[in-house]
Amino acid sequence: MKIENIELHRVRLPLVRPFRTSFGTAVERETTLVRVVTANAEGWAECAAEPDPLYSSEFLDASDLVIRDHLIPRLQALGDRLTAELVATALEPVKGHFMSKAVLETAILDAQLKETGVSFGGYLGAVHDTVPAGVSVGIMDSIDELLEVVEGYLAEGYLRIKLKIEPGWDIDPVRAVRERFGDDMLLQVDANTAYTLADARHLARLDPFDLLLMEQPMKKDDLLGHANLAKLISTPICLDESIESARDAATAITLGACSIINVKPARVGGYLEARRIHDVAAAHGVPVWCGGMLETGIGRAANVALAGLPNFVLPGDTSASNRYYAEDLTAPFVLDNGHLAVPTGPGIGVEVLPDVLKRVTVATTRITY
Ligand code: OSB
Ligand code: MG
Repeated sequence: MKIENIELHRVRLPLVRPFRTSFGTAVERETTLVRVVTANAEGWAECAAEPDPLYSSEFLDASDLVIRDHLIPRLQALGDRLTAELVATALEPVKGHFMSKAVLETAILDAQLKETGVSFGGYLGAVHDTVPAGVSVGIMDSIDELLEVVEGYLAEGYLRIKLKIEPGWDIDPVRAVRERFGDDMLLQVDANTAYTLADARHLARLDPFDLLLMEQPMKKDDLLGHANLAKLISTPICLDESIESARDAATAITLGACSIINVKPARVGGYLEARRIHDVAAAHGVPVWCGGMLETGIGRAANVALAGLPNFVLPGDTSASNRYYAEDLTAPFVLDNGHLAVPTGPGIGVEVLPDVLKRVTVATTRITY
């Protein structure tokens, strides 16, 4: 395909409520949108990196820079032979920077699929028209506030609740939610690496609450620690931060470090690697679900398509637009009976709303290709 130019749009969208995790509090989402213009189409994607390197070592300013100075030049070197399927190999010499690679690959894939009239879901192999939606609930100032927020989400129809936890906010909130809403609701927790193996006995106190899973209790590179913890608690361990490739997934599964995987395309360099993780996990009988990074409708559309693949058997952090934003960058994703519809149009299947884009854009860089 022939790329004519690439634009980086830095945008800022206020969140409907602050989102607190063990690594920090977000009150807005700042991200870089990548627009790839070809002769016959334009592709869009959004970067998952955050302003500060707290979830992972990646952060937005570094991402813009590596995209401009290190990634795009490697794609330019391919000339018109460039296809979305060649992007990862072309970018392989650059170490790390998965979120930056992912946003470029995704925007190029969107343009390519729009040129050929194929949807993301169709291309990736989605087998469902709708996907079950969960919601990730931040750390609150009080249990009362938490119960009120969870009650609201359940009333909206969310099929699974994920509570963010950290030392000092773990057993009590889980117990309170179970006591109020019962044992039937699907409930899980996410620690974003806030614990160590020395906390195993404490984390085992979550065992009686019959959680679906405990996400990333310990450090990203501590696969052995997770394998050891798995022997000390009965809650299944799910990895997020630790899994950056299909090889990582195979290693973690083989070591017994996890029995479930959170697949975030941004964290692993894009949708093609995400699909390989889906396949590796399926081959091992390990269920996966689609994670999120507070995406706007642009990133959400592609995530929902991925979540339509057969081994995405647990509800994802693929929530409706209004869980994040009063005004989304695309037509809003809405819950229908706890599910979101997989877009069917070409590419990501949603359009960027020009008026909203104008309002939320803080800077634009055009890279003549
Ligand atoms: O660990 O899954 C995470 C958001 C930002 C960074 C990391 C995480 C999250 C979420 C929210 O849990 C998922 C979402 O609703 O997009
Ligand atoms: Mg997580």
